[in-house]
This record gives sequence, C-alpha cells and structure tokens, in this order.
Amino acid sequence: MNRLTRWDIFCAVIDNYGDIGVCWRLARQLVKEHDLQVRLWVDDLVPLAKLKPGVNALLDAQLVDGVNVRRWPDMFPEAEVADVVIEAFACKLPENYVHAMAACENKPVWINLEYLSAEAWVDGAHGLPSPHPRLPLTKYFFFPGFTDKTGGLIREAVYDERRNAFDATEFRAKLGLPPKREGELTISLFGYENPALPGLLDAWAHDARPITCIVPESRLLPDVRAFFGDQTNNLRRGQLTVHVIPFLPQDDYDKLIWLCDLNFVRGEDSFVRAQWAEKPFVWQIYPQAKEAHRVKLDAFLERYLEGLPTEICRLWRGPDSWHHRR
Ligand code: TRH
Repeated sequence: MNRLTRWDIFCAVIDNYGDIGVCWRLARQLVKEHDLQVRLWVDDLVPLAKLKPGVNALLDAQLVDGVNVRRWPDMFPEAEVADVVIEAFACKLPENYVHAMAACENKPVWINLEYLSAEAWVDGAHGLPSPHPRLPLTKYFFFPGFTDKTGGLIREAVYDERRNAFDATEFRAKLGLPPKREGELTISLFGYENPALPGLLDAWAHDARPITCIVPESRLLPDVRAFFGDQTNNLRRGQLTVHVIPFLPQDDYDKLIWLCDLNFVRGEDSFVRAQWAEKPFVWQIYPQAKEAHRVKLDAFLERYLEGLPTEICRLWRGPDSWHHRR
C-alpha cells in the first residue's frame, strides 16, 4: 500500500470564505483526482455549509463528495495520525496531535500551506524546511504561486470539460435573470466595503451601454443598497441594473464568473478563479494591517500587467492610489 494515502487538512476559519474555500477545493481534488483518503478538520462548519450545500454545520463527522469532513473542536480528540498533514494558512495544529505525530515511527509529511502571493521571494521559500524547536518533526512550507518554482494554483482536471459544458443562457435563467440585452455588459461584484463603490456604480449608471451587475449576498450589499436608497432586490439607475442573488454554492460561483464579461473578485480563491476564466477582472485584495497588502498587490500587478499600460493600476489600488502612483 502507498504510504501516503491518508491526509489530514486542518483549517481554521478566520473570517470570510477564502480559507475554507481553498481547503475545500484541495480536499475534493485530492479525493477525486488522486484517490486519497482525506479528513478535513474545520473549526467552524457554517461557511463550508454555504459553499457546499449538503454539509450539515451541526455534525461532528460527515462524508461529503468523498471527503471526511470533521469538526475541529477545542478539545481535540485522540485521532490516528495521517501520512500527510496539511496545516492550512498557519492555523496551528492541536498540541496533542503534534505530539502524536512526533511519536510515530514513520513521521508524517507536515506541510504548512501558505497564502498566495506574487512576490518574488516566494520562489525561494517554497519547499523550505522548518524543524520543530523541540520535537523530532520538520514542517515544510508550501507556497502557491505564479511561477514554476512555487506550488502553483489549484485547478481541477475537469476544468475545461466543465467550462465547455457551461450553458450561459440556462445559468442566467437559473439565477432568475432576464436574457442578456443587446450590447449589455454583465458584471459580477464580490468585494469588501470600499469607499469607491458609489462612484463606480454612478459611472455605470451613466455608461453608454446597458449594464447588468450581479451582486451575491456579501458584506458589500448594504453599501450597494444605500447607493440606490432602496431595500428591494431589483435596483436600477440610468443604464445600471443591479440584481442581488443569494450566496451561491462554490460550483455555481465558478459559473457566475464564466457568465460575466467582467468580474470584481476579492481575497484569494475568487481571484484565482477569475484568472482561470481568462476574463477581465478587478481584484480587491484582502486588506492587512499596516497596509501590508499593498506590496502584494503591486507584486501581482507587475506580473499581470507586464508590457501593458499601467492605467488600470489606479482602479485596482483604490482611492488611495492617487498617493501611491509610481
Ligand atoms: O472570502 P474571502 O474574502 O476570503 C479571504 C481571502 O481568502 C484572504 O486571503 C484570507 O486571508 C481571508 O479570507 C481570511 O475571498 P475568497 O478567497 O475569494 O473566498 C471566497 C470564496 O467564496 C471562494 O471560494 C468563492 C466562494 N463564493 C461562493 O462559493 N459563492 C458566492 O456566492 C461567492 C460570492 C463566493
């Protein structure tokens, strides 16, 4: 038997959906494409239940798409150690589990799955070992990224198949939207609160083309509604019509990106999906303390816009960009 068949993925939900969004894609793919036994330990199952209908947020253990989904409780139970252990986004494994790992004759492979960054130093850090200060264990850094010196990006083997089978008209109808109008620009809007939002919506209202903007339920929604001064779900001004839709299952969110001509995305996972779709997109990076995200944003823009006019940078950098232009 292959020694590395049993995998444990540990995911602590900090806020939002990105951490569990990435871990869920990874877990499913390891099961489906590599025939591995995967336990996904999650400290809060509510966001996963939104990404994946069928997940019951109240259960301690359940099998979903072949993934053994487990609640990660404060008092972590004695659990058999897997062959490969993924600590997602520096979530800090349970102490008793780490000691159990150290006690194994054949030590498990311990991987620290890091956040995605386009910064150049990631090339040199991917795969580096980090010996445990006290125990006979070594953790290895796994950096997703955009070069072949990094761990790359998650993309399912059946991506092209799924995309080719995608029927835009059918999906639009499923979302309850009217058929696409002549000359319409269809935009999806997923983001964090942003002072630039009213200006953006106003520009769309005055556009020459009819614009349909699809907004899944998110933190942004109150600001969108405030712009229209309205509480209904069909919001119109000038050329702009906004359709508010429920938060979609992750598979359907992928389709929303395929449906739209332009996608506003955020965080890590929707950002990657927009790139796989090879459609125009605007990225709102996850804001970090002391503006640390600006370095990451610039690193990506440099890579993404190589050889292109830098005008778009102003839009991606947000209102402060007037002071940050190079
Ligand atoms: O939710 P996010 O803001 O997550 C963020 C980032 O991952 C960030 O790096 C991390 O530090 C922070 O959380 C804690 O954005 P992200 O990464 O795009 O994740 C959103 C997930 O939600 C993604 O998997 C797509 C999915 N999604 C749906 O399934 N349905 C929807 O309707 C929408 C809008 C999103």
